[in-house]
Amino acid sequence: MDKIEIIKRPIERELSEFKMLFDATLTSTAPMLGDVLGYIRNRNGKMMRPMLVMLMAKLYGVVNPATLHSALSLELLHTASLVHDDVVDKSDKRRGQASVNALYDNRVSVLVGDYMLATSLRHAAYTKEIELVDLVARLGQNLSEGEIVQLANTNNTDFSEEIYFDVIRKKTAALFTASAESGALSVKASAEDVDNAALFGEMIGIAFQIKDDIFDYFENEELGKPTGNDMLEGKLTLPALYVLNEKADKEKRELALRIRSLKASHEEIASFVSYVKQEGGIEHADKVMHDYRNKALALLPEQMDDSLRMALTAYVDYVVERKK
Ligand code: 2DE
Ligand code: MG
Ligand code: MG
Ligand code: MG
Repeated sequence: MDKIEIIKRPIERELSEFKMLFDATLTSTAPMLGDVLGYIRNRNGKMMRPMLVMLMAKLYGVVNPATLHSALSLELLHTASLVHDDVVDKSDKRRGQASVNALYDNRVSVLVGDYMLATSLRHAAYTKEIELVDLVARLGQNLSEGEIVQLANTNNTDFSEEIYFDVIRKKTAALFTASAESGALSVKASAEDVDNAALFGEMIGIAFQIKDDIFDYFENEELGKPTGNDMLEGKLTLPALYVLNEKADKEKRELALRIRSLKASHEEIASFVSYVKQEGGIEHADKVMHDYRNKALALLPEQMDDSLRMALTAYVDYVVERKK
């Protein structure tokens, strides 16, 4: 059976209710806003974060309205952040289609992202749980902080992995941490279980971004982004950092700094991509990603329902095995 099917099995009913509500929140009668929201709605995301919210709620209790509103709030914040991310990254593609900024312009992206952020906060409020509201607000801070640290890194001359992990923890893993944590919080799990859920989410989230960064080294039709896109944006991710620290000579390190400060040509970037692959950068990143996968699995409680165990295991494996 397909991994996604195994993941969805214990939460089928809850997810279809979620999907209905989510589509309803991405609707407006206001001119233009309605069109843009409809366009975003039709992109059909993978719903990774809502699935995690539901699974963690199920693990520690019974899915309830607070669980659903948390899932909505987080998926809305996630969607808003991608609309803004494509402005920040000057990216004209999202999931193989035109990004909102490419189809409309930056002004529209900023405003529609703001609208979704506000809608996200309303759903957090509907949980009537101040802790869940705070969690979403804190997540918004983390996402923005991660993006800023990444931006500020363009002039950095060292290749330490510390900043890389700090950035991906904030810009990506934070969403998975928040999803798992709010799922557990929404069913009033014990403090210990909530912390465990949060850590489980974080390990998955870090693996998720390492996978995303590995994708950037390969041609991928489904992903709809060109190879080396991160380097074109000045981003050196784990495969490159490893090679720079372990193998590269002075000349390669200087090239990497020029890539980071957006001074390298497309040809130089293509050659650096090949060099990183040839020196084992992908194998290293893949190994680190699997370490996080294993850490996540080790955090799962020993006692739980079979279909839930299968779903959570499939979830973790999907993150590292997915093709897009
Ligand atoms: C994706 O990284 C990270 C997205 C976080 C975006 C957060 C923003 C600030 P990538 P891909 C813009 C917060 C926004 C709010 C609160 C609305 O590697 O490869 O650029 O998918 O991802 O483009
Ligand atoms: Mg981006
Ligand atoms: Mg980005
Ligand atoms: Mg990426």
